[in-house]
Amino acid sequence: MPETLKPSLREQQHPLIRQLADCIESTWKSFLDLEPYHLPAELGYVEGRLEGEKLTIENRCYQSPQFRKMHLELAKVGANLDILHCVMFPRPEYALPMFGTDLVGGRGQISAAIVDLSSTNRDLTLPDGYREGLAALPAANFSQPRELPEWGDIFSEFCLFIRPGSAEEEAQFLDRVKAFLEIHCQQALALEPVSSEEELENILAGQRYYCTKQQKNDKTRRVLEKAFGLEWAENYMSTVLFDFV
Ligand code: BLA
Repeated sequence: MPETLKPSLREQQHPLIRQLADCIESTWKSFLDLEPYHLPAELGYVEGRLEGEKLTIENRCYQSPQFRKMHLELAKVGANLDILHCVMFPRPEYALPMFGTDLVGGRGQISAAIVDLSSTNRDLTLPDGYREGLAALPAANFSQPRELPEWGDIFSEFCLFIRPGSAEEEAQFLDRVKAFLEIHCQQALALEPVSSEEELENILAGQRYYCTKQQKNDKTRRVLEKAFGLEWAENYMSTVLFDFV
């Protein structure tokens, strides 16, 4: 389908999802030199059925000199479930953490809002510039923190995982994601690429570890399996959501 004729999910989503999608794209555009990134054609815009309800997935993907894939995905299941998923995959020459955010909500309420800059170092520590930038942000203050699942050892000490309790908390979450993204783009632009085989291999190993853990998220997998089947879900999780080389 031509880009201009595609129905946009964004207008139909929970306002926080809409705002976050706009915020991510405008921050990317203001800092980074974006080129399109092409997903396999049949996976850019997808429709399936989950227990009689329509599941629609809409992907936007870019790349830049520092990032091999910047993936922003919106998904909607009937009137009940709205999802935003975003991951920035650094190129293997850049020893950068993984930026990830996920918003899940339905019937007017966001139940899960998570954002992190997750280390890809062997010891899972973030580079100094990140720790300094993140530690200097205003203290996060949310009334309903949520507990990370057992596969969540990839997330940093700065990971924010909450259920927003009010419009103020939604706005505070949005501000914080924007701050994480700005720190990430600034750090990425200032970083020199590496080139030794050993350094490249370490960076790739870190990304592989991150993706392997994210693929253990049964909540994501179950939604996709119910709508599209087991095999499709496995393929989508390992080639679109959390692919690695
Ligand atoms: C949780 N993810 C969830 C939930 C659903 C999805 C239904 C449960 C919501 C809740 O407990 O309130 C579903 N998320 C999806 C689907 C897609 C998606 C279908 O992205 C894509 C099509 N997930 C990510 C990224 C992070 C992430 C990048 O995709 C973090 C950076 C985290 N999602 C994440 C975590 C949970 C979650 C930690 C909670 C898992 C749990 O409690 O077991």
